[in-house]
Amino acid sequence: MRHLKKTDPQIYKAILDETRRQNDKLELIASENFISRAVIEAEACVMTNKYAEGYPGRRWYKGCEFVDIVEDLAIERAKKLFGAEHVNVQPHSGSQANMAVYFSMLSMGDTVLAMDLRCGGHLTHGHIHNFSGKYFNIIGYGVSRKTETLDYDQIWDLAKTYKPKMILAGASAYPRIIDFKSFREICDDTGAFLLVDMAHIAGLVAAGLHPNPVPYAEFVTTTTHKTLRGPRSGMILCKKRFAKKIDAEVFPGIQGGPLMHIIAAKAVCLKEALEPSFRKYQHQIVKNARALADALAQKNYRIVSGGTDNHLLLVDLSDKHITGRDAAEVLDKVGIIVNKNLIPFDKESPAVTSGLRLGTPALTTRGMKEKEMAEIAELIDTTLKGFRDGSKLFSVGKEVKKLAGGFPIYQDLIRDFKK
Ligand code: DSN
Repeated sequence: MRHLKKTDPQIYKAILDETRRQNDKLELIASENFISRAVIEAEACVMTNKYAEGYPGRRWYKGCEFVDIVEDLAIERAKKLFGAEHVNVQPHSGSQANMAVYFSMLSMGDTVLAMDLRCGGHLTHGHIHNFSGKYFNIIGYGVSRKTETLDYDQIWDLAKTYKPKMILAGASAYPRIIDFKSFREICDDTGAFLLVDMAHIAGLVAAGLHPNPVPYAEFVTTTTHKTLRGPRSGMILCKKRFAKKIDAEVFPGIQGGPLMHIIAAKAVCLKEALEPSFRKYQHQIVKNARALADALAQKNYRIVSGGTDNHLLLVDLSDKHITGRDAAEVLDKVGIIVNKNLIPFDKESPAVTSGLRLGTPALTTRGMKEKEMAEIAELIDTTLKGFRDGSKLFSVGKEVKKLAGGFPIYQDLIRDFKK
């Protein structure tokens, strides 16, 4: 980073501090991860200089022979990993992947049935200030009050009543397996097409630890930076018959030039995901999430739906005299980074919430296992119980740093920075 240090010391310092922060703290945000050095090298490469509007072999710009190799490899690897008929690797993000599907298949005002944000859906599944909620008629489905899991009968009834053109499955805060086969049946019965947003669980799907939506859905979208552990970006997988429509909607429909350096990094992450070690990693993510849920449950925290099948868990704090917002705030102070999160049927507002969302992908990348999850549960519990006790928080902060220090990350980067 010697060039950056010389040119822009302020940005250099902020990047160094962020690298140290990632190393020193315990990252439990369910949608974050630590990418490999190979992925970092690819995304920081000169392919950012290249305009490549169009698709491999049919670009609007000359000089695309090498970026074509990269995009073709990314597509082939994604097809192989998920068994998809067609893949578009150009969406800059998960939101843009979702937007391309909405805009290619729906007209303004069409009805969409999607998971209610208050039960774990995403902004692009119908938030009133998002394009999805502004331009489409979104009907929300939720979870059962009793089990806090998806209520497929309710979804079926809503589909029969509202006759949506599209049903959207997928979530940002749902700890259980999603039954894509049931969604397919509901779609077939009511004449809707199915979009699955598998952003959170893509790594688990790739490893065969969560059912694959690709055989069931016309469209599957994902980000590439969560459990998949790639660069911050998006991707669309679809049936061959929709290939032309989707490609035309991504470019020129909603995007211009693709980010070829990011596509290179996506190709690298997809290669890594095809390795046997990736399956082992994903398996450990799930084991760690279960261990964390169990350890917190033993300390009398209610885990939404009674546990987890995937990489995340939701903790209900409504009987703990602390809101999700305040809990996340005090945990941040000791170096445990989490999201406040609504729990199903939450009485608090989305800004306050009664819950926390905890995820294990990032800490599992660092090599942490069940033993460390039990230690983290202890640290969380001590922090939340002693949130007004400065000296207690200080000693938890020291423990956090010690635990993180045992599983170092990006050390060579930090050393390089200091040279
Ligand atoms: N905003 C992401 C999350 O944190 O779940 C979803 O895209």
